[in-house]
Parts: sequence; structure tokens; C-alpha cells
Amino acid sequence: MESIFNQYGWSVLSVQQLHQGLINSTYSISSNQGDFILQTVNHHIFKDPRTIDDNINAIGNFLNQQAPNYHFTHLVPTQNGKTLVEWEGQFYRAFKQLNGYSLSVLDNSNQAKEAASQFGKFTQVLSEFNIRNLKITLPDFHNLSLRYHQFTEAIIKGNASKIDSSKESILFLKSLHPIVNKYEYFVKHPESLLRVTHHDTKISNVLFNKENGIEKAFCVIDLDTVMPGYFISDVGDMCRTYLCKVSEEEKDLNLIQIEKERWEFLKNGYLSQMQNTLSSIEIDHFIFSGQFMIYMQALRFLSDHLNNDSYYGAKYEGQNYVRATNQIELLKRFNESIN
Ligand code: GN1
Ligand code: MG
Repeated sequence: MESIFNQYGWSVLSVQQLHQGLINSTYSISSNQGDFILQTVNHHIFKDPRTIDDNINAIGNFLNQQAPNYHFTHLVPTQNGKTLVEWEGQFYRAFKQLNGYSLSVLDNSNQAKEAASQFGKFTQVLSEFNIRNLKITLPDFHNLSLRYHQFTEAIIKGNASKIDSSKESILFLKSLHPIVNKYEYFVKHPESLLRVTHHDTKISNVLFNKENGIEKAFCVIDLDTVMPGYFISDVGDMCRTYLCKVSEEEKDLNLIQIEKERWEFLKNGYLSQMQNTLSSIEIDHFIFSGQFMIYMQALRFLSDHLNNDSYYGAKYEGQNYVRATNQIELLKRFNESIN
């Protein structure tokens, strides 16, 4: 990576790989010029990484004008002023390292409120940003009808022995097809609005710090999937990752329980920013958000398992099956507890 460091003009002291995301590779860099996060953008998934670069810069410029105090992860330019570097078939970009930490699971309800409020604020602070200026970085990313269609293909064309051993999960997910109908009703409704949407609001995508011993979320990160979208994507992924004490990787299904207090905190945190913006049809679909996203993630993980892990990859055989059954369990618990 020496040549990349040179383009940024860094004298690097240490490099450490971070292992939080499933898609991109991320490195923490300490240099004489400061501490940075360097990432390669996975161009097998994001076919045109320039769209991400353009979006982050467009939003960054808007915020510089309209909300200069908002905490935003601007891209760091190279010495030639580029914020995306193409090198030997890879795309690199860098951010300043911020003084904060992220969580892989929550350990208290306040964190749910803090994170939800930050993601709500992100959409809110960009409410005057023209969504037509945002590029589509991943077409149909949260199109549940398409995800269901991909699932129906995977259960026919996928790995035959995996299809056979996943029968129970397949049947269960098929039985929940009415969620797709409800999604279609929602997105067609004239009062369901497209806004600047993060599309990956999992807990590890918000940075926390402590102010006088009080834990605060202060900045959202991972802006690759910021696109025009519906609020159900953002609230849904919060439901998926904030309400349970264990993550999507947990194999012991008995540990998958919904913490009801966190649901209240999540709602209050998000609505503290978005209450006056959401229409009544949107408010009526608040709980549906969780069903929509947990269901979609279960479909995506199971389809990927049947497709031999071609999208997410797997660190061990059956990892995406574990994730799928985890999400199925979470969906059952969510439906029981939240109404
Ligand atoms: C992927 O790469 P990462 O961890 O930010 C995925 C999300 C999933 C998530 C599940 C572009 O996000 O949609 O919710 O894994 N991102 C993409 O952990 O597919
Ligand atoms: Mg992401």
C-alpha cells in the first residue's frame, strides 16, 4: 500500500486491519500527518465506486454551507485533490480518524436512543438536500420485491443439498410473503416519501464517545449506501440490530430475545428528530419497518447460503445459514413482543 500512502503524502507509522464490515476492507492508519481510516471499496458489489465518492462529496459540500457544525466524515483528498484513488484494480478512499468508538452490540437502552437519534438527525439535517443530486450506488438495494424474487431463484437454482437441508427455513420465509405485499402497498402510497436515507443503520455504523462520563452518539459512518430511500429502511435496520443483546452472528437461538425497553428508546430517539417530518401513513408503518428489514435480511442471508456465499462470503461453512436462522428467530421474537 506504500504507493497509496505516497499519494496521500503520509509517512505511515502503523497499519491495522479492522474487521467490522462484511463488504469493504478497512485499515486504521497512524502516520506523521495524523490518524486515518483507509478503505478499499468492494467494486464487485459497488460496480461504480465513483457514485459513492460523488454522493459523499455532494453531501459534504451541502453540509459545509448549511450545517457546518454537523459532525460529518468528509473524505480526505490526496495531494492531487482526489478523494477516490484507483490503483491496481482497487479503489481506495480515506477519512480522518475520529475520537470515538463503535459497538457491535448494545449493552443499554440509552445507546439505542442515542444511535436512533443520530440516524434521524442525518436525514433531518439533509431534508433540504435535493435527493435528485444523489446517485444510486446499489440499484434496488432495499427493494423487497426483488429480494424475494432473488430468493425464489436461489431455492431453485442454488446448491441442491443446501436447499434440501434448509427446507424448514425456506418454507417459513415463503409463508411470510404477505410482508412483500405490505411493502409494495407502502412504497406505492403517495404519502410515503423518498428522503436521504442511510440504508445501513446497524449499531456499528455510529460512533460514540463519553462527555463527562455520559455516553453519546455523535456521528454516523459508512455512507456507501446513502441514497434516496424510505424511512422503513433506517428504522428497520435499527430494530434488527438494537433490540437484541446478541448479533446476527449468534448461533444460540435461545439468546435471541427482544429488549422492550430498547424499543421505546429507539422510537423516542428517532422521533425526537423525525416526528414532525413523517406522514401518518409512515408513522403507521413504524413497527412494519422492523418486520420488513429483518425479513429482508433473512431472505438475503438464506439466498446467499444457497448460492454458496457468493455475496457475503463465509468465514466458516454454513455461516450465512446461521445468520439466516438467527434473523428468522429474531423476526419471530419481534412479532411476538412488538405490537
Ligand atoms: C453489509 O458491509 P456492511 O457490514 O456495512 C450489507 C448490509 C447488511 C449487513 C449485514 C452493501 O453491510 O446491507 O445489512 O452487511 N451491505 C451491503 O451485516 O450489502
Ligand atoms: Mg455498510
